[in-house]
Amino acid sequence: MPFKQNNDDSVTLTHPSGSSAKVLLYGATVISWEVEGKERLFLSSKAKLDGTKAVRGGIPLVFPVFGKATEGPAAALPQHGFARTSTWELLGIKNDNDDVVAVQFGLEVENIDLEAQKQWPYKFGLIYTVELGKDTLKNTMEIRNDADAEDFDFQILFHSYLAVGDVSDVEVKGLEKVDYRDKTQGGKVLTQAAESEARLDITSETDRLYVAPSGTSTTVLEKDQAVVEVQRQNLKDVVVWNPWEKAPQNMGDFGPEDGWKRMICVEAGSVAEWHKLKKGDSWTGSQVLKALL
Ligand code: TA6
Repeated sequence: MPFKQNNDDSVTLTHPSGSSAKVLLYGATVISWEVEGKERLFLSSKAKLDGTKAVRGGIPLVFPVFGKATEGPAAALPQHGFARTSTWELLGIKNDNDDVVAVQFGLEVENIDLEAQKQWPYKFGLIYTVELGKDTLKNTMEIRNDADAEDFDFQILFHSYLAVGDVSDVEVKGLEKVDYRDKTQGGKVLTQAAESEARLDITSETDRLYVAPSGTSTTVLEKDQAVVEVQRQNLKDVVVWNPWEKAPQNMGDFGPEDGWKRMICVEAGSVAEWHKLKKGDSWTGSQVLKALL
């Protein structure tokens, strides 16, 4: 069966090739993506999966704000917004053929808690499509502004935790000479100008927002072998995050102790600026994760 509803408020997608994905209704968080019997996403062993906290791992959805806004209409919202901490509605299966199995989830004003409705008082509708292929996982977000009067600004990001063997062996390709903001340096804008830095090595805490790379694909390599590719469609920016050893000790939901070695977040989004959505308009953007090994 290509699609199954589980007792724990999650759904499982299964492709004829054997690949599979599991999505929680809480946050519409993809918590597992397996290709050829191998798990491709990192999920913390201490992740809360009971709807009490955003999931530490998988693909949490960041909307309508990335990080914490210090001013403007999103300033009252918690870090990364409410999409990852709201319970989504299962809209059903969209496609089921030899190529892809696709399932859709929806979130509207009525589905978010009253607190969030007060913090961000706009009339929005989200449709999230998860499409599983033989070796691909496509995540598409459609955002509607359902209001008849008011425009709103949003940011959106797929916060993908990719599983790796050892992050010290990891390099990220496709972000060469792209301006980035370094959160570990207080968000300073830097330019990755070094000719020699053809790839980004992960050797310490890394938290960078690469602003609008001209290419649309970022590749994670391990020991020089391409492991997974992150493609962007109508998503301008890329965030690369690994907390390294110390930060996870204060997170409370990050495990096992050396779990930070087993993950790298390569996050496709539109987060460097605000995207204005006019009343009655809609916007769509996607990422495609492709397993290469
Ligand atoms: O996407 C990177 C980031 O914004 C980092 O700054 C880091 O703190 C991470 O997300 C995790 O955020 P969270 O709110 O899930 O602890």
